[in-house]
Amino acid sequence: MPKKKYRAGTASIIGLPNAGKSTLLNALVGEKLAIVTAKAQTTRTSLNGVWTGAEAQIVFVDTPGIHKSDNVFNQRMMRTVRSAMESIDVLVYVFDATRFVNDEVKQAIDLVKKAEVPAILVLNKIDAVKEKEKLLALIEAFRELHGFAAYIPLSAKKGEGLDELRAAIVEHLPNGPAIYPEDHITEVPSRYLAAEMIRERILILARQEVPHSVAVLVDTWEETSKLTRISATIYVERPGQKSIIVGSGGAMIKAIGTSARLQLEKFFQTKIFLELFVKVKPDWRSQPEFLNELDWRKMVGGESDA
Ligand SMILES: Nc1nc2c(ncn2[C@@H]2O[C@H](COP(=O)(O)OP(=O)(O)OP(=O)(O)O)[C@@H](O)[C@H]2O)c(=O)[nH]1
Ligand SMILES: [Mg+2]
Repeated sequence: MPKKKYRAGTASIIGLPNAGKSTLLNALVGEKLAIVTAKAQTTRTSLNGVWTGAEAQIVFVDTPGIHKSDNVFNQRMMRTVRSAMESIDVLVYVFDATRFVNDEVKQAIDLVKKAEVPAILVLNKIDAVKEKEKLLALIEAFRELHGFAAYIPLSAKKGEGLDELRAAIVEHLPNGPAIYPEDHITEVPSRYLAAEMIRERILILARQEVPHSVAVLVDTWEETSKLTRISATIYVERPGQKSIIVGSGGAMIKAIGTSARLQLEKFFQTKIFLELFVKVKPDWRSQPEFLNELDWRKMVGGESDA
């Protein structure tokens, strides 16, 4: 029997904040590349992760949640989403199936309609949906909004339904050789992944208004045969936020450091020495130059989507 022709292409993952896009990218790729928290607007820029199978290779792109953008920072996030919808083969729209279709969802689907590629609807978080009839009702509601190429219920968190989703995507990929070598996972530089892992720990450990005001940059990265030394700066917008991050007697920054180090050691499979600094940088979210510094595309010398 002749061997099936190899297929390769790109699938961007879009949806409202908190739908589970980053969890899905990680599950599909099998590596924790994108940070995940219970807070909306965790992801700030797109990043890619590659899955290589025997008959196809899919380059997945995780994106920030679709939201109304009323300032420089959020407009930039939405630009990232729109540019991740260009030059792709398939669009994956992720919906949190514990929720209902409202106006916000309808507006997001308008974005899906503008894409010139087939779109697949993912009903995520089915592990948290008790009544399975609800899934059928949701599929009907989405079918009325747009003619999706496939409707796939799954649980990104439990890793259920991933094969079905990959198979549905592969159907729409062009024939062609793999884009990347089979052991290639991502374009994203380690120092950006590390900065994100630190930011994730802060979002999980620090509360109140801090999350949206935090940015993390890795300043130095030194690998020796025994360990990797990483020095990073946590930026906040106001002195009060710095006090929250540092915590009483430095307790919070210590907890963030320990928790981040464990994550980093697990991911990079090496001993890590992590040093953290906290700086106040008022209004950093409206400073394009600083936003460029935070963008991993700039770190690898590529173009920013700004
Ligand atoms: N029960 C359940 N929870 C899930 C599932 N997938 C994701 N979650 C949870 O949903 C929350 C948001 O997940 P993320 O992956 O950060 O969502 P996102 O769409 O990337 O969010 P933004 O980056 O803010 O747009 C987290 O608390 C996840 O653990 C799932 O399949 N089942
Ligand atoms: Mg995300």
